[in-house]
Amino acid sequence: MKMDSFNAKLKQFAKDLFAIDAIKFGEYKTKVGVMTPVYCDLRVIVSYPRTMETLADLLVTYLENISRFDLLCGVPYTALPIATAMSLKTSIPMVMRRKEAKDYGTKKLIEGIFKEGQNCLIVEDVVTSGSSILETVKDLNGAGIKCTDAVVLLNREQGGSEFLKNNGIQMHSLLSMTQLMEYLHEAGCVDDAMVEKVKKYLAATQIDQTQLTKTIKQDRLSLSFKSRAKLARNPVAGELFEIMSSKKTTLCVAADLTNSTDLLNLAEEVGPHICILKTHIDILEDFHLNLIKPLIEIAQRHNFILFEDRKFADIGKTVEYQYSSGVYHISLWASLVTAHSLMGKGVLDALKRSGGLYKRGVFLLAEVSSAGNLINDGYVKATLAMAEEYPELIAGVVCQSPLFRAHPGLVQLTPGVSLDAEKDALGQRYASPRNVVLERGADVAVVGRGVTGAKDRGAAAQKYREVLWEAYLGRVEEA
Ligand code: 6AU
Repeated sequence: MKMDSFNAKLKQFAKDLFAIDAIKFGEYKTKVGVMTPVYCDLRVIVSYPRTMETLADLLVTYLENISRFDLLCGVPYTALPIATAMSLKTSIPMVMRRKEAKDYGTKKLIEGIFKEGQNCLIVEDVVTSGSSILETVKDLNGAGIKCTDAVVLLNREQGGSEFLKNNGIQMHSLLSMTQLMEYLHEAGCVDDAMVEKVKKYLAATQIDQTQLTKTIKQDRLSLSFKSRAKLARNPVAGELFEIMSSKKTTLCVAADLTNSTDLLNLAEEVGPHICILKTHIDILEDFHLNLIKPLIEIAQRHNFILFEDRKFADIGKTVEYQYSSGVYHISLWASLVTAHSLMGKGVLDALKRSGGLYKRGVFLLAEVSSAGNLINDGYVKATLAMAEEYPELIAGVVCQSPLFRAHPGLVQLTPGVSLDAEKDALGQRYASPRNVVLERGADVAVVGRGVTGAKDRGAAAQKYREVLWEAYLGRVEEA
């Protein structure tokens, strides 16, 4: 397309956007609560296939040498159909980033076929700060995909382009807000006063680059365990981060064994390689409190934490008994325990007030690894909200996807990890160690049968530890 006809098409496109109400003028509230005189809602474009086609044509033409990209990825949701239209025009395959893992199990965060090291062009509709683009980039990078460029329909000129540049992304925008206003003014869609008003608004609402950089840096996934140790509010989480950092391990072995001697032997064999030994103490056929002393001694000698995976889920009073009394006296020896949010806050209140160890922490289950579980979006959200209400008690969350990136002081514990198996016969689902760290956001990975079923359990633990640690080093920015 020649330059003149490209510009003519772009001007017509600007008018079309106005005509379909994708650009509106008046008084609108933005996401952060500030009033804006211009509002862009590109979601409506899916209702106008011809306008969508023009947009795809323009973007493809505008971006010189688009064929140097191996993949396209739209920032969810508005840009997904735009990327699709571009993919159809150019035959460049697409990948999709899930905003949330719908099926709380083995679903990947990046859908589609790709190879590590491929270069992906990001597609976005409107850019204000650029942080949505960076979120998408982070997940793509996590899957081994390179991102260097983003093509966007409209640059609101509030500092997003500079912010992206500082974070390694070159932004190419079809239209700037100034240009769009110029075209609309020329076409008689807006008057002088509105042009002036928008100009003033943009000048007054430039993003705070330093603040935004700080927020991005708070992203749990790119921070080292060493720096996160200082951010933990729960003391056991703090200690765990220190152990992970100094011992260079993120491996939790699930000691799902039925014999006490076997359990102690396992603790001794895997001890040098783990940060946590997770027990289901009630599956031991020969449990006696005498087991606890040597178990604590091994844990101290090898510097790992004892974690009883009791999954408390009853009324508070019953949980109080289950935690402190009965045969197992869990509160006396387990620094960490698991709890379900299902029954409400009473469970956490009970765990908080029960006597026992001075330092202890709770992991809340937000997502689980088993097939056909009944957990849905609302449950996950409510669980995270509950975790936030008990910052001193909650050490972390058990989940299958990076649910809480903005809480670097919390630990993500992810079970369902195996180097070989994909599932078992009873609904357990597995992902690889690399996948759980880089795509699902695991800090600590739980491996049970992958280690306990091996001929040489110590060697198996060492192998898992190494693969997991390497994946972690590839994830953080300041290891
Ligand atoms: O590696 P595996 O399948 O032999 O063992 C996985 C371990 C078991 C499960 O009880 C536990 O991880 N687990 C958990 C928790 C809280 O640890 C949650 C979950 O969603 N899935 C899961 O397998 O000890």
